[in-house]
Amino acid sequence: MNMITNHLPTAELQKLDAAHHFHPFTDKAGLAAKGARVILRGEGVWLTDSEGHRIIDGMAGLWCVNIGYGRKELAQVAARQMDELPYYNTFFQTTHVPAIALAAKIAELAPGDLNHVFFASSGSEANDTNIRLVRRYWDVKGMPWRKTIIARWNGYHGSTMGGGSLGGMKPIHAHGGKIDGIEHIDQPYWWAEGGDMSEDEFGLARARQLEEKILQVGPDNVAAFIGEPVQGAGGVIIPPRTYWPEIQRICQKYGILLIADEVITGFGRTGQWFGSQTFGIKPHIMTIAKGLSSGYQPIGGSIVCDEVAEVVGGAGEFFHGYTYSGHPVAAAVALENLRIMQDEKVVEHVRDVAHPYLKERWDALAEHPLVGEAKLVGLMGSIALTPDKAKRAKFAGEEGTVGYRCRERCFANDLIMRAVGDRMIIAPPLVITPSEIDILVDRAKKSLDECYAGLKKDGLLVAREG
Ligand code: PXG
Repeated sequence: MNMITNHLPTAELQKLDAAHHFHPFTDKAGLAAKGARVILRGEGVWLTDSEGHRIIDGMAGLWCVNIGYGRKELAQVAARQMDELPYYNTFFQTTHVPAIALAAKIAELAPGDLNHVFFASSGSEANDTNIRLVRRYWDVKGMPWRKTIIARWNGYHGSTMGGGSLGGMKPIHAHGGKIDGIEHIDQPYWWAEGGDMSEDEFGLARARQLEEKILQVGPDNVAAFIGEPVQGAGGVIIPPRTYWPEIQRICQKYGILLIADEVITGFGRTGQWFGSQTFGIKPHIMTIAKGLSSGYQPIGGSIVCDEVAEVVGGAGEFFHGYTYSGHPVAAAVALENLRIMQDEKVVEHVRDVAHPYLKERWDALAEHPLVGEAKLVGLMGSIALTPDKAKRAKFAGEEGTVGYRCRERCFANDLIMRAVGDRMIIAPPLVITPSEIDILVDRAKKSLDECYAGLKKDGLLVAREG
């Protein structure tokens, strides 16, 4: 059998990688100078790199390996499906059993009347589907002028032209531009932007920007609003409790469609099957990916409510789809992943065991001199680094410098904890045990201590003016 074996030393692998592999979201020259970390294998919440380090994966890969690494059942299901039917499409009035079974299972798990699944291979693709779906919906309803989609600054919805445009990350817009008809409002990030308002007041104020934007664009021109129940890539921004009910009310008032991007928050991450359930959101469409297959296969999709599916589905052909929509191997693996999630009560484990245990330990990090706030929903956590807790101050130096230094300490301590600007974030596999949580938090604390000592030594614990 032609297995991909490795007999090369790390430095050789890094050289080849730098020569031929163009990495996503990476400074190519910078990485070539440093050398990428080579990950060889995973087991549970643990990764092993080519230097033999055992690393605790506080990010579940990229927020996706929810059932942990190394589950043989998924490999076996993939092999069986490849044997039986490695590929067939779902265009031209054909279907196959894995796509049928997975769509039915997702419809069963999804709340309310979210009963129809349009498959994609990633979250970005699914959000591109959503743009076309909501615009088509309003076309069929006889209101083709309803085209604008409102999203949030610092939201993340992928990196295709559609997904990147919905996202509110200016550096992404700067590389290749942004499609027409997308508007952004401010994010509900109280700690950094709330000023003197209480969290509840601020949540309402930020939600009401949606109404202001709708009135500015003209209510008849707005197709949909899209948001992540909790912003993930933006830094695990958990909105004030007043935020989503107000967004929901405004969407209803103006009759605009609500899209919940559940790519990260779906499939147990917040302690319920979907983040929409945790925050009381009733979307017309949900974007899913990542945890659907625990990252073992690339698969995503849009879960669509009855009304939207009936309107778009009842008006002739919808000219949209991907070669790999409902790919049988990916669908079979996702189905097995969901079976394991249900049989092993993984969502209940998050809700009743892992979240409460981590919450106690995570909250205690707020006492650390470098930490301004420590927030956690389900198994999505963040800490804001600050030189002055009382003032919720930013650092005087360039944003992200301290976060980067902290992340480097985590790397050195065999912990994967990400930095988003000067905010540290975690989203470990959902199967993490209390003793593994202890290891994760102990390493995080050690890394914070080391980062703090380094900043002190280098005179960088200085607050920005104003
Ligand atoms: N929506 C959300 C909410 C996401 O988090 C996507 C859509 C796009 O999914 P795909 O499968 O096309 O990547 C995502 C992806 C980060 C990071 O740095 C986050 C994501 C992807 C890559 C990096 O936190 N989220």
